[in-house]
Amino acid sequence: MQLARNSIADHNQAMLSSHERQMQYLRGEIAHADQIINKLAAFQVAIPSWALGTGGTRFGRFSGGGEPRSLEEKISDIGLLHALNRSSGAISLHIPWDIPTDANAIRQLAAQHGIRFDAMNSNTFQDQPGQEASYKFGSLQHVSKAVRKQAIQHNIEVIRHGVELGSESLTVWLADGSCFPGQLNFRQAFQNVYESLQEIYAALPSNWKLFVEYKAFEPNFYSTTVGDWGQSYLYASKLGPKAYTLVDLGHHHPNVNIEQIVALLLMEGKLGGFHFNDSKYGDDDLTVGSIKPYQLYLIFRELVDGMDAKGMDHATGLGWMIDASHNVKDPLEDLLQSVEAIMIAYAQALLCDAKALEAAREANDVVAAQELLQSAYRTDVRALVAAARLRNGGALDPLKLYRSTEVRQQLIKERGNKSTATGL
Ligand code: RM4
Ligand code: MN
Ligand code: MN
Repeated sequence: MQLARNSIADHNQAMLSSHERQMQYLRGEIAHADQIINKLAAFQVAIPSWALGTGGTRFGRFSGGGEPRSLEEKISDIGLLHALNRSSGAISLHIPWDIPTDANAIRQLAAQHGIRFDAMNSNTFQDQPGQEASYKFGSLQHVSKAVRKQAIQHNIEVIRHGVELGSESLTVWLADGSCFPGQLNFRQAFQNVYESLQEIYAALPSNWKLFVEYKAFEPNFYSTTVGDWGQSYLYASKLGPKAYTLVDLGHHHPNVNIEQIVALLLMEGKLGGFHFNDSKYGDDDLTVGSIKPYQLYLIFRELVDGMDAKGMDHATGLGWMIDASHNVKDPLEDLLQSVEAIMIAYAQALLCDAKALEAAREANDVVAAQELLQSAYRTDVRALVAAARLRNGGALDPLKLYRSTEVRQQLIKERGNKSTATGL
């Protein structure tokens, strides 16, 4: 479905005077407000094709109505999000959940919505119907060469699909690991994964990047073969310049200092991609910013700082993707909330006075450093984010407009109440 022609303009008109009042105040307080708005306007976060249906837990899935039944409908849903917030102009495909049958047509459809193809995601954590070898005991790490070969071939196939669509990166997330002590020879598992990744790396086109994602635990509960940033970094450095580490916020043990990880990976030129979500206990796939918005801000502060130190373009320097889908919300509303939380944290990071912060550090003025850092975090920057949307033709309040135009009800009318979405 598409939004009615004038709905965004009418919505913005009704909210404009209140928005302008807030902007007048912020402009008085923030000297470089326009610079911040420009950067916000350029920033795009990819939506994964698996986040558009209701996610599940391993205990069950309660699907909602009007879920997309095909890749075309998923692209159309992202088109809707992008029309509303102008910050969701990319899709990240998961193979085999979303295999494009006609790549050209899919590419064209995405282009019509202003959507490009971000990183491709392979899947060797599930067995697919008709598959010869099983991934029950791992894929790229498997003791059997035949299983490893099958998993390597799958990744090469994913690259092929990505090339047809204009993507330029592959994310490899492995469930490989072990559930019980003694089950696995750690060194052999590492070596197998490394050799398998080398073959995948060799199949990358020259302009492509390989993102090695890590995860602390789950589905394996004793060891994970790419379990933390150190292991991912090791693979990425051994593989070569096209390989990078990918940080997924939900893939750490509780209380890990993710901002420090990000700072060091950026310093080494080895941070490639980022998956946004939030978690309270583990890989909870909760809405970005719903549990730890301050941590998100601190991470963004390091991202901005680290990218600036390297002269990287914020919008294109790294692969940005939301990686969350939960049971109890309308997925489109959840994604609007997530993108908003990301933009707010980014705006606050841009607002923080980096020079003054550096001076406070040099003077060992711990109190001043904390005050500077927190004063940006405590500023209500929502109007800046809205101003960036307004400039790009989006809605001042995307969620409000989504609800008032009854998008979900229309989708249910179009697609029915039953879910056929593939994925988790
Ligand atoms: C994993 C990981 C990957 C994602 C899958 C669906 O936990 O975060 O990035 O592709 O879930
Ligand atoms: Mn992820
Ligand atoms: Mn995850």
